[in-house]
Amino acid sequence: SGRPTKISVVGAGHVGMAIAQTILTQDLADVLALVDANPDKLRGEMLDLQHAAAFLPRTTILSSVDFSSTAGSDLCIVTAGARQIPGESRLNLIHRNVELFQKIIPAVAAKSPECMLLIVSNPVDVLTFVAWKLSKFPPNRVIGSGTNLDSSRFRFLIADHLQVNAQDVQAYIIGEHGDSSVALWSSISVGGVDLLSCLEKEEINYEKETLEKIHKAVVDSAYEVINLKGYTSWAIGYSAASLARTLLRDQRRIHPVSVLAKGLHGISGEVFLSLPVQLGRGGVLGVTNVHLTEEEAQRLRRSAETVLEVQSQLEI
Ligand code: LAC
Repeated sequence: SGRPTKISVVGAGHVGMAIAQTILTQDLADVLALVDANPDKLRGEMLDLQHAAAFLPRTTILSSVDFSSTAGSDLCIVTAGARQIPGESRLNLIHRNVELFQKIIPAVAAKSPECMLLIVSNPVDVLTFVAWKLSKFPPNRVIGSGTNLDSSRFRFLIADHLQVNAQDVQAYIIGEHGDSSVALWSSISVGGVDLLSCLEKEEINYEKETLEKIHKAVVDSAYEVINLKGYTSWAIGYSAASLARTLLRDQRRIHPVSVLAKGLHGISGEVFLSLPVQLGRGGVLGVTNVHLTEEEAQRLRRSAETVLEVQSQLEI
């Protein structure tokens, strides 16, 4: 289009700066705008990134405590907000972060009325719903990073178990980016070979609880990292940057991300949950018709109820 591609990152904390750094190293934007409430931290991060100019593809880096630097963005990535303390569930952050979103989202939407919104702050499914309501954008332009990261963790664990490359493991976690997420065991393939049938053929004796254990390891992994280093940043940074690349380069790739799931798989409420969807320049291009077993569909509907329950406590 010739017009410079612009990404704004709202929130210059660990997650926001991991995403910003990956945007620069992967040359995903011509202009990168940073926003944060702390002026010194924000200016420090901007200068520190600008000083790497000689080693990076040329990117104009702006920053502002207000939202002026975000004007005319193609993609706005929102990472601002309180983060879990060790042992705290993501859903527990909701009241603090909704208040913040009531300031952030209308301002970002007013400055970039045509942008795509990528929500990363937790609880991401509820906050993506809140961003959809507050921005008044069509739902195809409001996406949550959701279980794109959980699915990468899942693929890593399976790949590590089988000693293959995680990029050759096609596996989805869907639903809430949280404790009620759903592992789609029935649709996992490794190098195009259906996993469960290949385990059967090898007579690898896998008990249901083995599968449950691997899924639980995925759910617990963020808690473990938070307990060890206080927060997660690199994996979510690469996850969000992979979504930014797909969206801005119109890659038409399929990612499990948080989208308006109303009407899908028997879900009736206005709720954002992760499902495998095709993404491109227009945001959500389509929802794949992934096959769910009856048990997987039931778990997905229970996950929807969990998120709707938290959402029902909000006044926005
Ligand atoms: C995690 C945070 C981003 O799962 O929720 O690491």
